[in-house]
Amino acid sequence: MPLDESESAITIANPDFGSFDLISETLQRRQALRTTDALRWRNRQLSARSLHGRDELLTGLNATQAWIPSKYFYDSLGSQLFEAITRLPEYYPTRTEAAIFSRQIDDIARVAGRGRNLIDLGAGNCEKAASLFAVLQPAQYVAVDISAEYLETALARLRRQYPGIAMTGLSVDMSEGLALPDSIPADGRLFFYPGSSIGNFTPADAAGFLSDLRRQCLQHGGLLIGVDLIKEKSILDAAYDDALGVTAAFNLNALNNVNTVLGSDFDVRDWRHLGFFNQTMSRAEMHVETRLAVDVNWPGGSRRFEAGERIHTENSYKYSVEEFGALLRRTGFHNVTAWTDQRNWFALFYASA
Ligand code: AVJ
Repeated sequence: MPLDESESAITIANPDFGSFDLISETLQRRQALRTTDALRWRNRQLSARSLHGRDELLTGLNATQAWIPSKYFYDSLGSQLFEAITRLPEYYPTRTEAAIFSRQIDDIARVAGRGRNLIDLGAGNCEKAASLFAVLQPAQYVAVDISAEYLETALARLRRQYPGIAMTGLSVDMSEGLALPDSIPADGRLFFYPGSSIGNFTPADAAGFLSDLRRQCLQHGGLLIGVDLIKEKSILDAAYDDALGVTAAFNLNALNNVNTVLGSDFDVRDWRHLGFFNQTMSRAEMHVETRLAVDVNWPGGSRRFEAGERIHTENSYKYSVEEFGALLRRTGFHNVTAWTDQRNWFALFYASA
């Protein structure tokens, strides 16, 4: 029983709940697709981003401790490399989260409610959300992702598969906050933020983002969110530095993407991948480290990196169930429910807005 005011206001759902039966029922609602709205929105977002993006990139590259925003992983190739990461034996989050879903799906649907407007944050290939359509029976599906190209391909396929669900694609850089267009009903919003992407925000920024989400829910709003949990360092180290080197390619590809966006001349062969768990900060970190002294040039500027110098490319914060539940309550959510896997490696939270 969720208890809003108490310190332990998290319901840990029964892990022995019955398994998932795939229901192939026809989804009832038929609505016209509203693509024009989505496209107009996308264009506005893209132009706003390219201005802000370049300034942010230059600030990061010129900083004493250089950094590149994590969103630069996700060009079209980067999105595909991330998808490959999710199939690696070392990268447990995706399949652990999927296992929680398949085991708890009926309970999740009961708690989260059916027939809502499902807003998928960081939709990627839209597969996770689509696997919930039969059970959650969304009235509308709104897929939000930074990679427009990737999103459109995924949505085109889904629209053919589920003609009964109104679908909208939005290309939005969520690291700059999320504002939804008016065409998306403010009532009955079910925000879906799986995969522990919330980990890319610092805890302070995560609090800001969650408060934003909560403010964007009017009646019957809620949030279904996946969170990676603190665990043994060796497991996290391997998850961010896999034997095949797919994570290394994903990380180094950010330099290629920066070259495209900025017109810079990073040579990925000069750099190596670093990925490890920083226990003090409770976060996995990724960096690229130069093997030799290099000069990197771009229109209007350049920088020298000494041998062994690093560029910080990602933080992926890990939480305990208690910490994250407290964060949700602090940002105005209530009735917090958490489901975890048997090893306690990953948690899925539902909270009412
Ligand atoms: C997509 C942000 C959840 O932090 O685990 C995977 C990205 N980075 N391997 C994560 C990522 C390295 C991933 N998130």
